[in-house]
Parts: sequence; C-alpha cells; structure tokens
Amino acid sequence: MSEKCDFGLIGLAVMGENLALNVESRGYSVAVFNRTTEKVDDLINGRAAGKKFVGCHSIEELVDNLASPKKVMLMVKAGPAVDALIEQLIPLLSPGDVIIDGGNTHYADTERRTKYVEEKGLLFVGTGVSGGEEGALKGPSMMPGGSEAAWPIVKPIFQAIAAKVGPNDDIPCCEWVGPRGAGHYVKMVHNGIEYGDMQLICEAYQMLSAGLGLSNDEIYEVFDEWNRGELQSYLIEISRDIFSVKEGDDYLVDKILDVAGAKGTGKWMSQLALDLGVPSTLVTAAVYARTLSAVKEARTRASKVLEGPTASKTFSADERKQWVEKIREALYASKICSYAQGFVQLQAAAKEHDWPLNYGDCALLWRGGCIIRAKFLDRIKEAFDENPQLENLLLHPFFTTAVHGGQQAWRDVVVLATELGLPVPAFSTALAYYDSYRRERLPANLLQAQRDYFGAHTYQRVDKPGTFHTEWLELRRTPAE
Ligand code: NBP
Repeated sequence: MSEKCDFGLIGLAVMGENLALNVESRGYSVAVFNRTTEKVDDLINGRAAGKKFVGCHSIEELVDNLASPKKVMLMVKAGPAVDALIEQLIPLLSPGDVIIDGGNTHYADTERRTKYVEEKGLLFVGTGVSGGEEGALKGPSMMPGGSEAAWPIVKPIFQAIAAKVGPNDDIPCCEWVGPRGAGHYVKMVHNGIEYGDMQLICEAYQMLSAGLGLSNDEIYEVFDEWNRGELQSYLIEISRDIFSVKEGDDYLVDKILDVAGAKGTGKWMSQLALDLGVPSTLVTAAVYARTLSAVKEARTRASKVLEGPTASKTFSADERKQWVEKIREALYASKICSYAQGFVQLQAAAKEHDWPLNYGDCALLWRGGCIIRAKFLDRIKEAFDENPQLENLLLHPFFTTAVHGGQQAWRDVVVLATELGLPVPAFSTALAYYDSYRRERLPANLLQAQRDYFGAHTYQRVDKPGTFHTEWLELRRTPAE
C-alpha cells in the first residue's frame, strides 16, 4: 500500500489485533506495530492478509505511514508502558495529531496524560473499551474522554467500529463522555457494576443449587427463562450457557476451582467510592467476595471447624418454583440498587472533577457491545433523559415500582439464605442499602453521641440549630456497683 493509512494501532495482543481488524473492516486502512515484531508479521501474513494493513517494525515507521491528522491508538498493558509509548510518540507527531489510550487505565493517569500531551501541542483521548475479544472485533462499547478537540477527529472511526443498538441497529454505543479522565472513569464504573452483576448471579446460582437443590440442567432452564424477561442480559445468557457445557458426563462448571481472579478495576471503584464518601457497597461486597474465595486453603481448614445451621430444609416442587421466582425478584431488586449506586458514584465524581457527564448517554454506551449489556439499560437511559438531575435511580417511578414489587421476595431470600447458612453478601448489602436509604432516621444519633463522648467530636440536634458538645461523664447515670 503506497497511500498513507487512516489509523495507527500499537499493541497486537488479543484486544489490539481484533480492534485493528474491526477498524479495517469498516473501510479504513490501518498501520500496526507491536513491541515483539513477530506479532506484526503474524498478523499481516495471517488474519490481515489481503486487507488494507501496513505492518510496521518501529514506531517511526508507523507514524510515517499515517495520514494527518495522525491517530495512534495504544492497546497495551495499562501503566508505565503507556507513558513510555507517549514519550516515544510525542517527538514524532505534529500539533493536531491524536494519541489514544484504549487500555484499562486508571482515570487519574488519563487526567494527568491529557494535560501533559496537550502541553506538548497534541491531543489525547483515553477511552474505555469493553466487550472482550469478540467485542473488539465485532463492535465494542467505547467510552472516550480527553481532549475535546480530538472528538471530531476520532468520532467517525470510533462510531463506525462500536456496537450498534436501537430498533434499526444504528445507534452507536460510543459517545463523547467528557474531559480528561471522564471516559476511563465511566469504564471503571462499568467494570465495577460488572463485578456486582456477576456476584449477584453467582449468589442466585448458589441459592438455586445449594439452597433449593436444583440440578445444572434445571439451572440452565431457570437462567434461560430469566433471560426472556426483565433480567435479559449478556451475563445471564452466558451463565445459562455455562450450565450446558459438559466434559463426558460431568459438567465443566463443577470442576472449576472456586477461587476468583480480579484485575483491579472493581477495587479502584471501591477505593474511589470511599474517597468520594459515596456508598458503592455492591462493588465492595463483590470485591470482598472474590477476596474471600481466594483464601481457599484457609476456608478449607475453617470448614472443618466452624459449624453452620444444623436444621436442613426440604422443598416440594411447588415451593421450589415459588422460591425460584423469589430469587429472580431478589436478583432484579439488588441489581437496581447496584446500578443506582454506580450512577450516584458517577454523579459525585463528575461534581468533584467538573465533568459535564450525560448519564443517559452512559447507560446507552453500556446498552450494547459490553459485558453488562442488558435490556434494562434502556430504562435507565429513559429515566435520565426524563430527568438529567435524577438523584437516585431508586427514586424514578419505574424503579421505585420495581423494587416495591420485589421487596418481600428479596427479604424472604435473604432470610432463607441466612437460615441455610449460605452467604449472599451482594443480595444482603443491596437490601441493607435500600433499607438505609429509605429510612429517614438511622441509628447515627447514637454514633454521634459516642464520638462526642470519647472524642469531643460534637454533634448537631434535631430540635435546634448549632454545634453541641456534652460532658457525658458528668451527666451520665453512675452504674450500680
Ligand atoms: P495485555 O494487557 O496483555 O498487553 C499486552 C500488549 O502490551 C502486547 O501487545 C505487549 O507487547 C504490549 N506491551 C507490554 Br505488556 N509492555 C509494553 C511496552 N513496555 N511497550 C510496548 N508494548 C508493550 O493485552 P490485551 O489483553 O489485549 O489488553 C490491552 C489493553 O486493553 C489492556 O490495557 C487491557 O486492560 C485492556 N482491555 C482488555 C480486555 C480484555 O478482554 N483482554 C478488555 C478491555 C480492555 P508484546 O507482545 O511485545 O509483549
């Protein structure tokens, strides 16, 4: 190819290679580079053979092969590699060229890099990309933020490669999110919500399996049914499929070690929620559930010492059917709380960083292509389109009605889990959040009294304005000897 390419991509691991093929499939020519250059040759001679690709063996060669304004996307391991590549690219690029980081980068790094790259006269985009290998190839969800002036330059390509939704499959799951690190923050919250969704589904599975005694075939049918209703989502769909995969006579899922891995985005969301002072309890419960799963040896030792409830329960066929429906309702109500928390965190972050986020658009970006894609997100988009300042999703009439409808079942499931000794940290933290949020008065009056008692931290009163301190020791009743 003698003409200059439309797009440059550095990093040909699973995401980069598939994303490059996606870009080319939409009619754009792509120059590619990878640190280990054999991967460049493998791609050019393999999946990219006969396509509009230019394989490059150096970053200089890649930049030379791009048309202006040059767009170079990095799909490499998040962290120092991104900084190192930015340093190499800056002297090779000209004002108006764009560096794009599509990795799972911490938003604070994108805040810093946007400012730094702009100071050098260039433009920077930090974009969340979700959907794994298949999404990268066929249409991911994309959450770009960074230098505003870069958006018109990258928009045609980004919206061409993104997943499409809507009645005519023509609404791209890619829209400008906001300045600097806003895109990566939204991607992090997406991942945190993904943690919550996955944990909730796992707890539902445990209730169905260890609680009600359903077989894997029966669980397949339950998830299949759930996937036809309001829980319809990619994660329910793949969970259903998992219960159909066998090795000989045995189900593969039963052979998988119950130790969960994590790459850290859930932890970031949880840490940042604590920094912002917002209660994102579902992602935190989901992170801790993974942490506890990881101490398998300790759990195995403890299982031989610590007893659970002794009474066992049996269920008739009818009772099972009723409980399956209750578990579905508990899952749906908990999921609503999880999304409500995610959006509250986004609102708090937007306020702190002065990002003009559009929450309806955020829901739309997650509607297709990504791991949390679900029908339910249409409702969230509608809710925020109707009221962009909506304080909490739970207060929108659609979601209020939904949690009211499911709340008794939700309570029953948490009680049943407790009686059976089955841990449901996400179900129960969601319910605790709901009950805390809906109560006008919490026991924090006593807590403030305790703080004032031991630390003179002062308190406020319900009956008069001001700040008060009490000498509790002097006023207390002396306990009887
Ligand atoms: P990895 O995260 O495994 O990164 C591997 C790529 O980074 C290879 O191309 C590797 O080159 C390159 N690289 C490394 Br490591 N250090 C480098 C350096 N110092 N200079 C230049 N290149 C370097 O790949 P991935 O799974 O395709 O993910 C890419 C990004 O997308 C990551 O940030 C990831 O978190 C994010 N992401 C992944 C997924 C997913 O499902 N995998 C989904 C969404 C987002 P080499 O070949 O020479 O080692």
